[in-house]
Amino acid sequence: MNTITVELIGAPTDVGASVRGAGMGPDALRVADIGGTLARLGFGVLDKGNLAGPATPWVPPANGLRHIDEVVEWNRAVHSAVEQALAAGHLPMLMGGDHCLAIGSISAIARHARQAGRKLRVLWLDAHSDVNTERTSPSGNIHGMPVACLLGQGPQALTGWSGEPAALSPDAIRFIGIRSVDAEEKAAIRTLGLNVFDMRHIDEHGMRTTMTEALQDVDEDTHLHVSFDLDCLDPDYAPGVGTGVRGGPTWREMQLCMEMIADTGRLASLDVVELNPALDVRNRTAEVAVELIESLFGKSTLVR
Ligand code: 6HN
Ligand code: MN
Ligand code: MN
Ligand code: MN
Repeated sequence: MNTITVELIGAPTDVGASVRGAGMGPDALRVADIGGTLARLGFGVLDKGNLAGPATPWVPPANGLRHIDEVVEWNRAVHSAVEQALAAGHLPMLMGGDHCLAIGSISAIARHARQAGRKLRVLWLDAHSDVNTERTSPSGNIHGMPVACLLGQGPQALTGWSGEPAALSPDAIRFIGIRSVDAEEKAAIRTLGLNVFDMRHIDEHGMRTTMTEALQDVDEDTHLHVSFDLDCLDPDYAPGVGTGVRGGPTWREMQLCMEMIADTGRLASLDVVELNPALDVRNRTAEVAVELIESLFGKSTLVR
């Protein structure tokens, strides 16, 4: 019997995004029965409700950054909630909200893994590489910058949260499903030597080989974190996102991705971000997200 308690942490904000609506993500996941689904798999489920934070001002970027003060405030709330969940021995599931919130969650996770002497691996499931900085971003939207911040390259207010200059080293991250990378992000990916399994790679080798490669050095001592941006999926399957990009993995390919992560048995924390119910079709994207999370938590391994 499973004794893991999944702690649901809602962060209802679109503060780092370009399109309004991601703030409704946590409740759409609840309506799609994220809690009941995990409970039926045998997990303890503790829904901590929604964090509070500032409204999104919707003002233009200043010094290359949009809404920096509000982004910092939301990330502080996320950081401390994730820290507390980990300290309680729970498996935190951050329900965004947009992807800027991964700065707060993954910086808390990095400190926790370091203190436990465990190797951290982050799987970044996304159409985008999110490695812009305030100097390279075409938009100023901070949801395009969390990877840079976690690598210690972003604005000072959003770096160093793990207690180290960088929460992550470049070799701790594996990107899956990438297909929209800005010109200067490409340069950063090369300079940093990031491990990118882009759509070309998935097309040529298939999801099975891709995930075998991406999970290669996950071992018993690994804390495995999944940062799941729903725009990773093809928009035909997941229309409810603010920055959808054609040509992503299908529902079936994404299921295999999740099943292979589940097979490692090392999943220890999760972000589910960028769900935008205002753009969705009858909550379909939230339902797809819950189906995929069900696989990520071992739905198919339980019946094998
Ligand atoms: N996301 N690369 C674009 C930008 O504005 O920096 C898009 C970022 C999208 C971010 O979906 O999490
Ligand atoms: Mn407990
Ligand atoms: Mn993203
Ligand atoms: Mn994205």
